[in-house]
Amino acid sequence: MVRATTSARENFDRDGFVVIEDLLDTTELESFGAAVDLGVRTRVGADDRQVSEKSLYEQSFQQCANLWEDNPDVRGLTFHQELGEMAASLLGAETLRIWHDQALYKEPGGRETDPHQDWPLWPIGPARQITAWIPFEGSTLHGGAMGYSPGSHRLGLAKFSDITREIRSEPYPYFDHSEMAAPVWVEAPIGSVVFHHSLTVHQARANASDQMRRVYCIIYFEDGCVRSRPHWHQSLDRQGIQEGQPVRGPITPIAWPRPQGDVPEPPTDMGHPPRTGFRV
Ligand SMILES: O=C(O)CCC(=O)C(=O)O
Repeated sequence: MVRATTSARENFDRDGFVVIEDLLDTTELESFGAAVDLGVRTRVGADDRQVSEKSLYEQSFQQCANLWEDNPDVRGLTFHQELGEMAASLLGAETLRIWHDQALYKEPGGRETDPHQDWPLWPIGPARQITAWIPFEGSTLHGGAMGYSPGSHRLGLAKFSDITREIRSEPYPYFDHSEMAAPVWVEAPIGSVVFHHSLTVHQARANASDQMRRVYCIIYFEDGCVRSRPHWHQSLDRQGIQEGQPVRGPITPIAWPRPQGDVPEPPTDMGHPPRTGFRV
């Protein structure tokens, strides 16, 4: 059992993020890290552009979603029961599904990740999603650590910032009111996982180191959430979910609870997730 302690839950409720230390051991991190490295290499290894030649969004990270579908060795991480149980107890959910997983590999020289909320990027509601941000080697300020604006998830929706687009029309932050706190920068020790709510404003530093920042995320949502908007998303459109329908199907299977050792197989008749990026 790895339920969140009362104080972790209180911190998550108050701040919209929490660092849980010692959730993964070094052996797991090494083997899952190698599986995700291979997944990223297979998807984007042939892309030999310099960081400076990429779009602004791509300069923040190499993004590869639904790696669990490509590689059986990644499935053990995406459907890791202790991680799922921790996420469920922080969110206060009885059952969680996978929205998607993703590698976010920030290259040496990769730019910062602009401040944003996740939920406006996702056509799913209500806002009952939680992300597990897993740095395979821990994170440092120098190497692309995350910053979270504490309590911002309780302010509701900020002015929409679509960080996937090239045009940055508004200065940050996006709330009209001035309640939003300055970001708290988190250096996550190796073995720790940082959880954040889908409405928490977050960002990441540039990677000023000479090493890849190797991060894997698992995004969970509470079972019962529905498609809220028509805009395209691979987690919905590949499985034909219409507006108002519950998000249930083989691309968004139950993540927790599952019987120990029971890891879902990906569907074979719903196409492949986009190779990279947030949209096709
Ligand atoms: O890792 C990053 O640079 C950004 C992560 C992020 O935006 C997220 O996990 O939602």
